[in-house]
Amino acid sequence: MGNWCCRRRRVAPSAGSSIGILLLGLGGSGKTSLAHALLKVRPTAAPKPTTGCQVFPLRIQEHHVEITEIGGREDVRPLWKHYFLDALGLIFVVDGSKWQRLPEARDVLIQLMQHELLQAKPLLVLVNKQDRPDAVDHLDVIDFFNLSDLANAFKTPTLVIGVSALQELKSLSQGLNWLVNTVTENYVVLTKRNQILREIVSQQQPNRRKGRSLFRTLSARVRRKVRLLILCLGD
Ligand SMILES: Nc1nc2c(ncn2[C@@H]2O[C@H](COP(=O)(O)OP(=O)(O)O)[C@@H](O)[C@H]2O)c(=O)[nH]1
Ligand SMILES: [Mg+2]
Repeated sequence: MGNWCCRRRRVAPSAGSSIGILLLGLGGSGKTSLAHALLKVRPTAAPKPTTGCQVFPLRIQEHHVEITEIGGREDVRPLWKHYFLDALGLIFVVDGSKWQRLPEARDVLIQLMQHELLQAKPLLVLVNKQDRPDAVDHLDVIDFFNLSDLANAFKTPTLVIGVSALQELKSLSQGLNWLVNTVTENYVVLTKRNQILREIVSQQQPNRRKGRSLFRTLSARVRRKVRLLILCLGD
């Protein structure tokens, strides 16, 4: 009962609670390398492909953040949806040096943005491998993915930046700070939506129609703040 009262009064992540962020993208795009860069881990060899999921705990400002990477191979992607509900934000990594895979990356990102359990949750798109001379940059990805329209259509607060897991960390840290700030600004609404969705999904909501209408009202509160931001590498 005590816990229940605390949860009801909470207006921001309480001490000890953590913010769940999903780290997704095609296999080989650099998810593990970026997580290592954020943790300031310097691996001696290139990471092995992630087949399951791995959790990276981080402290951003005063918040505990848990970044969950799930493998991006095609046969692993059907598992992603099981993690959507608990996430409050999403990082999607695009391999900027693999322009041949951009259409596939775009289709996968669109599917994520339109998923009911992810809609309106803040999204950070990292266009990785900017150290490679052949890499496309964040502006190319915004253009090719038509991200402005997608962000508006799915009412998703979105930031797109170019990064390199192997070189500089400033833009990466700026991006993550933006994501965590955007989640905390919308924390009450996002956690309430997740709670309602959990009830709808588990079919415990006695009146599912009422649950869905409350869900839409809460979503609209996040959606009012929607905008697309662009930061350049090295800004
Ligand atoms: N040049 C370059 N290579 C990178 C970068 N990030 C990751 N890689 C390499 O890309 C490969 C796949 O990286 P990994 O982090 O395992 O990708 P994941 O499958 O998305 O987790 C590895 O050989 C990494 O060393 C980057 O920013 N620049
Ligand atoms: Mg990996």
